[in-house]
Amino acid sequence: MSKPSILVARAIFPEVLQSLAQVFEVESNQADEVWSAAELNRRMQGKVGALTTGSERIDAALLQANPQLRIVANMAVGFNNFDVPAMTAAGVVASNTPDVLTETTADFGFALLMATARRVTESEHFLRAGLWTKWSYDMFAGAEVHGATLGIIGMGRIGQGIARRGAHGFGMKVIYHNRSRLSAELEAECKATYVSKEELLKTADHVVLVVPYSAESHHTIGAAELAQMKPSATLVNIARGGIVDDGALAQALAAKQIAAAGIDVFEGEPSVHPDLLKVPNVVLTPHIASATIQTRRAMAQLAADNLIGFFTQGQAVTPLNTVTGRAA
Ligand code: 8YV
Repeated sequence: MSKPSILVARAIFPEVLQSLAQVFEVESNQADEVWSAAELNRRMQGKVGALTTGSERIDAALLQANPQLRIVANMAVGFNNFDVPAMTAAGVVASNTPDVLTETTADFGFALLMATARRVTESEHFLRAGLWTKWSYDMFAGAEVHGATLGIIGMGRIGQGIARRGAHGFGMKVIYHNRSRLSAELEAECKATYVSKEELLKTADHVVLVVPYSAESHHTIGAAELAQMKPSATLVNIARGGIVDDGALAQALAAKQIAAAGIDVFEGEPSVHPDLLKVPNVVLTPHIASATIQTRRAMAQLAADNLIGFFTQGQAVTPLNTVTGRAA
């Protein structure tokens, strides 16, 4: 019997590709570029499954043009590249990679918070430029982290990981805002207090964004919200581009309306708003919060296991929707 054909839309770990090749005929993207929508659609023809990495749009048009497609496994916990209602309506399984990246991403959220508050990259650039000629009492004085108030917007698994690090590791006072409140047990474990978004913005010394992207969360932080923050506050975005209005943030940073920001995700990435590149008080990283080899391998393997599970056991491991499926 011939193997089912799948598409792997980006280069991934060779050993994960090998595990897929035992079950499937695999066509994989070995180039560095993301395929355009037209190219993705062309390559998808005849494929019953696909592995995507968070950038490839799976929408009604692609589903309509590929009636043979039965499952798309995203190698990411975020899935705003998927039109899940359209996938469900078309009987196509959607899956993501929760849990395996939680702690690594929370580690990075904290790394970015520390680098931002303590001006790590700004001071390194100064040193590399040969400008360090003397000591002064306020040279690169930053913001305290230990004991400060940490405000987390989006209290899912990663938000909770950041809360635990802040409360237990750095003695921070943790406040959070989320669509729904955590259970009393989880609040106690994270030592986190639920507050309104307004109160969080007004009182937090460090605001960390970990909210999933949706039409509702678009520009959760814009000019109005930045104006509510303390002038001494920092903002960290490890959620998704589009959660922050990057142009408004660049303006707020240039005007010292807030002290500093650490940004890992951008509207329209890999392009970065040109004004953000001009301000010194921002740490910019290229969407690397989950980037350790162990975690990226676990994400790739879980995405692969979703495809393998679906075709060999009739069940994806971490599905996002319940569908009866298209005809085999
Ligand atoms: C990924 C992410 O690096 O999981 C997510 O939602 O944003 C990142 O961990 C990215 O989507 C590529 O897989």
